[in-house]
Amino acid sequence: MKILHTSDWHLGKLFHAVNLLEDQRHVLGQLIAMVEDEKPDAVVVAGDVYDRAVPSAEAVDLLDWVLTEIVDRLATPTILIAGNHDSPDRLQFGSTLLKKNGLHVAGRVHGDLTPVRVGKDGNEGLLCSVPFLEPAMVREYLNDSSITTHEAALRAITRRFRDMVPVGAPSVLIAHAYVAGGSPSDSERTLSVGGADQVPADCFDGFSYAALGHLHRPQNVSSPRVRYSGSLLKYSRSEAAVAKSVSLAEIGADGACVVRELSLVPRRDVREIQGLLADIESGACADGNSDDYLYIKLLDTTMPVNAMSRLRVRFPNAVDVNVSTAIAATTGATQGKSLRSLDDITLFDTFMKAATDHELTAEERKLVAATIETTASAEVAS
Ligand SMILES: [Mn+2]
Repeated sequence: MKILHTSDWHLGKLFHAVNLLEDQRHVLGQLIAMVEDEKPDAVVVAGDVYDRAVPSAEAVDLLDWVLTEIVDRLATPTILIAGNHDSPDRLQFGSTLLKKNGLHVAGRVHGDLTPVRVGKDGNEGLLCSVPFLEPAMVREYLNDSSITTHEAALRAITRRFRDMVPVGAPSVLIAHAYVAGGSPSDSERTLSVGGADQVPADCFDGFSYAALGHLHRPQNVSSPRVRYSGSLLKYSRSEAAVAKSVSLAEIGADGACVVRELSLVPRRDVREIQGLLADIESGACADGNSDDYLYIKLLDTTMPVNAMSRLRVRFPNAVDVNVSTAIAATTGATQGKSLRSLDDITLFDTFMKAATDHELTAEERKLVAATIETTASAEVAS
C-alpha cells in the first residue's frame, strides 16, 4: 500500500499581508503531478486544510480544484481531517455524500468510527482518521468524564481504532497533534497553554505508520513511522532554511514501512539575507530569485532612511527589514536599567559606542551637548 502524506496546507493564508493562493496553487500542481507519477493508493491531508475556520471563497475554490483533480480525474481516494485551524463542522459538510466518490472527510469525531479500506488485492490497508481533538469534544462523544487532556482524548480514540485493526495488518493512523519531542517552528498556533497539548509518540503504537499534521517542519518523531510531512510552504521566518516536501509511505503486507520525501519547489522561496544596504541595493547579495519573500538584515551602523522602499526596487517581495545587531544590542543593553538614571550625553555616548564601536570625541561631545541644549530650550520656548 502506497500513501501520499501531506498536511498543513493553510489555504488562503496571508503571509506578511501577501495572499499566498497563487503560491499554494503552484505547489498543489506539483502534488497532482506526483499523484499521476506515483499512483498512490490514497492521498492523506493531515489537517489545517484551510488557514481559517471561515475560509475565503478563493481558498474554497482552490481546494475544490485540487480535490477534483486528485479524486475525480485521477481516481485516487483522498482523506482529509480537520486541524486546529479548520472548522470541524464546516469541513464535515457533505462527508456522507462525498465518501461515495472517494473523498473521506473527518471534520469531527461522530457516529461510528470506521477505518477506510484502500489498496489493491493482496496489498490492502486500513486508514484511521482522527481529526484534531478538543478534550471536551471527546469527553462528550464517549460520555467519559475522565477525559480532560489531549493525551487522554487521543488515547481513547486511537484505542478504538486499534481494536478494529487486525494485529500486524497494514494500517495508517492520521492525526493532527503535537507529539512530544517534535520540533516546532513559528507558524503553528498553540493547541493549549503550557505544554498540556503534547502527546507521547507511543499513542501511535500498533499502527504501521502515523501520518501527522500540526508541526510545519517535515520530521520523524522517535521513529521513521511516526512522521510529520510538514506544511505545503514556508509560513514563517523560522522555516527559511527548511525545504518543504510531501512524504510517500510504502507499507508492505507485513506492516513494514519505508518513507521517501518528494520535494515541493515553491513559486517564491522564503529566504534571509544580510549585508550593508548599499551592497544589497547594488546586487552584491543577489543569489537566488529577486522575487523571493525576503527577510533582510541590514548591517549598517546607522539607520538608513526609507530602507524598505529602497530595497523593494530590487526585491519587490521583501517582507521584513531588520537593523544591525549593533543597534539592536544597544536597545538590549539598556533594557532593565532606568534610562532616566543616565544624563543625555552619557546615554548618547553609550548608544554610539554600541552602534559604531567608537566613543564620542571631545569635539563630538561638544556638538551633541550644544544640540541637546538648543533642542531643550526650543521645547521650553514652545
Ligand atoms: Mn498548521
